[in-house]
Amino acid sequence: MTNNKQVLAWVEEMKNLVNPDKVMWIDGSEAQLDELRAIAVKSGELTKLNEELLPGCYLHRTRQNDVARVEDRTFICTTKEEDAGPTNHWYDPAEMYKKLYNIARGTYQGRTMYIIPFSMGPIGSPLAKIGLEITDSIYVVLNMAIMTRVGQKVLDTLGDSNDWVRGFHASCDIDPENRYICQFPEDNTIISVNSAYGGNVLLGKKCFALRIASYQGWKEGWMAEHMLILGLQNPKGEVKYVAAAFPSACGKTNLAMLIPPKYLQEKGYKIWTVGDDIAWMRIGADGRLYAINPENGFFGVAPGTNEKSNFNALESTKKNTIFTNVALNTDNNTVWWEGLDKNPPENAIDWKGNPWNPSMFVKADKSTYAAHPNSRFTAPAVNCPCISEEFDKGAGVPISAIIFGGRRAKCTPLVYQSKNWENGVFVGSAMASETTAAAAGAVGVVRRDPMAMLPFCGYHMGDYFQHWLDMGKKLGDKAPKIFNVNWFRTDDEGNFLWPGFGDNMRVLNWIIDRCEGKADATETAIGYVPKAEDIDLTDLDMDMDTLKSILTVDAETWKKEAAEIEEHYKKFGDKLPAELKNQLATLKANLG
Ligand code: OXD
Ligand code: MN
Repeated sequence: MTNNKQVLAWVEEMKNLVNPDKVMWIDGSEAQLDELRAIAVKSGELTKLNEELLPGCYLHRTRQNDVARVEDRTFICTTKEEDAGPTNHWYDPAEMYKKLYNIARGTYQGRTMYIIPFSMGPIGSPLAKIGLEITDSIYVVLNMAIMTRVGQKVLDTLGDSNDWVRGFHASCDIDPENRYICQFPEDNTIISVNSAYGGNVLLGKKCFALRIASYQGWKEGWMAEHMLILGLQNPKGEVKYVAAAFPSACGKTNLAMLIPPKYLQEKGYKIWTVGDDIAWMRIGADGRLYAINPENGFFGVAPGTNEKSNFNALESTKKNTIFTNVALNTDNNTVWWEGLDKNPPENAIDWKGNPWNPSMFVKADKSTYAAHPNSRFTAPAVNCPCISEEFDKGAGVPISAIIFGGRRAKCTPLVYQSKNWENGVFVGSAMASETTAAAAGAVGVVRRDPMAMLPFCGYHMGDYFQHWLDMGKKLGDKAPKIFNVNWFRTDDEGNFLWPGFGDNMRVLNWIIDRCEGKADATETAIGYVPKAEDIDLTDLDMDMDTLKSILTVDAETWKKEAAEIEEHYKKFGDKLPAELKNQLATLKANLG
């Protein structure tokens, strides 16, 4: 399939290490993928679902000890420990290679070695990058064939170049004690052993497109961010693009695929999805910031996805989708998860492979759920009814606004605009979200998650902040405007005050108006907050006083917040850019 000497040498080295029975290069053809699907169905690795109701769809179950990303076993392996920084686990590269090779040695015996050439981003796009993943799992091959562009065309585009990322995965015994997800940013290499769960083994996603790519972006002058990308079309047919970063469980996929309220639809407003998780951004020839979605599919959380919460995501899963750890409805051979609808199947197999029926469900006890809370769908992006026509073009879309956000019951207003790029970097660096009852542990604990990159930044976060500041200097007055949103303000009883979901469009409209100099704002200590009358409440059962209450910036709450940010900043030591220290000092002074 290729004459690329570096590729062939690496494949040979890995082959000698793991000793497979067979080797198969993934060419990207439907015939080959079909052959693999058939093998996986025969071995039980996949279950074929109802061809009429869910054409081309399959179900897979992982081991019970292997259902999520494992941050405590994820390492950044750089020569100098300092380069990984205080927010990553670090390991010496030479030691780690030795450890991993010892774990993987000989483990492909009796198995096939699959070699997947893949492109992150449309093949040949100047913003795209190429990788190869070696794996012993058909599940990985089939998921990668949805999440990325794979096959011969990728190798043809790579030619003789050595600019590609090496990704090696070995399932081994799925032993949690010997599970490692390791990034070697100095070598463009990723090694993952003893897992078979998506986030740990689909090496194009978090490992490459965020951890390795953020490091590459730092060295090469571009940005790899944990951001959705959407296009907002106004009644004149003009589309403006925004990128947004929220921590997990804050509704990134929902915002990316938002359906505007009816009155706005009737006026001609529309949202187009470019991406739901990752954005790669570079400065274009005209000096503006351009973004592509490096992925080709959605690896979305299933529970809670339904016709109301995210119609477009649900539609995306209706064909050619792989479901992982959801429940199997045995009456009609379809899938189900908590929050899909109010009709749980009478006869089901739960995600652990055991018989399940609705009488077994106890809301407070997640172990009784039919689907695992982190069960997933892997759906082709082309299935999405609102996929942007720019999605598959390699040029990228010009970004007008960057939005940060999190879940804050009291502190942060519904939306505010930072005073300038530097101030926006400060807002992103201090980003935080409160834990909910949906996750184990205490409720309402504030977790700092700068730019939603805490588990994904492949280098020292102080250097990462500096890189953001440097990008702003290069962009100058062409820089996107930076905003912060919070859909989660509550009253004293804990009820959400903002309706969220499609109604977030009302906030997006204010953001775009601000970018175009069309909306007014009130300057506060933290930034520019909308005048209440500029957030359109048409058809909404909400009074002005409630709206005003979620636009407030309470000085006492924010003084506490500033003190917490100061504490958070201590982690970064000398690497904390002076600009951010100054931003914090200015905030404190503004608060009086
Ligand atoms: C994801 C995550 O799976 O951010 O996208 O955890
Ligand atoms: Mn994500």
